[in-house]
Amino acid sequence: MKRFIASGWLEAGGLSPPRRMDAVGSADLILEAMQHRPVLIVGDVQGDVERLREALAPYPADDVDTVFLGDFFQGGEPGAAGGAAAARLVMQRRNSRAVLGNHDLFLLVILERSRGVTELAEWRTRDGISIEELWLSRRGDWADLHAVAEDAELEGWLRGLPFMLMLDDSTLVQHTDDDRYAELGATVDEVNAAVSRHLNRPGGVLTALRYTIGRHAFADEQRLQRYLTHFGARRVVHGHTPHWGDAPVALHDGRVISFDGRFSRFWSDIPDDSGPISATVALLPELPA
Ligand SMILES: [Mn+2]
Repeated sequence: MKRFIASGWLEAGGLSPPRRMDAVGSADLILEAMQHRPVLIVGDVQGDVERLREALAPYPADDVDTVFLGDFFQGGEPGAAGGAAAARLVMQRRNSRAVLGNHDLFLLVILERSRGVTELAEWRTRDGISIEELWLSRRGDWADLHAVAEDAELEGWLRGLPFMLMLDDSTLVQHTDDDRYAELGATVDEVNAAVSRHLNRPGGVLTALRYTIGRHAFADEQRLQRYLTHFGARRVVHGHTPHWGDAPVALHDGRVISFDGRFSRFWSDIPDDSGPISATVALLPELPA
């Protein structure tokens, strides 16, 4: 067990094995190793569950703490319900946490409309097309909707997901590269409590969705710093806005890292237009001291 944990660390992260190895009993050693598992960040999956399985294969669930950045839905193989399969995989993965993305909320909006929730019945888009037409044009998949509608556990899990996480090293994790979540509360817990209230009343998913649209706020270094200060964080990790790097893209001395590396092979109409797995799925680098 001792060797397995130590070698798993080295192979997975190139990190140092736990200290004080000879000074503690095996139970303490295991506990310490668990507390120091490397953090694996998984950006926007967008329905490509097959590629998600491939991406996670090198990282057994007990070797890492896995953090998913949301947008499980919209963009997979048409008709294959890959978003629901991806969300289910995340729900069942040990040692993992996840946040909601706008596409996940969009699916819940369509789901509630399909159930006749009156608070959402009158919603139209600016162009006058129905919200279902907009959803389909953004690669919505009826097979995903039906899969979630028939799986109460999965829907309940989605409605229980937070908008934000604070990791032990004061890394803030969220879906968007936007600062609107700060309007929902002064702390991560306050934001998530507000989101939970929205997601558990009829039509509230639409209110929540409106907070998850914005982009590019963190390109402005002062705006970034205000946001980090608001939450007492040292850096923020996000998905949502595609990048074209081969690895996650860091800005402002690593205080922002973007993990939406165009993961789904089905999103673009152009063949072979997706990014490499390494652009979306990678170990979180340690913060400099
Ligand atoms: Mn998104």
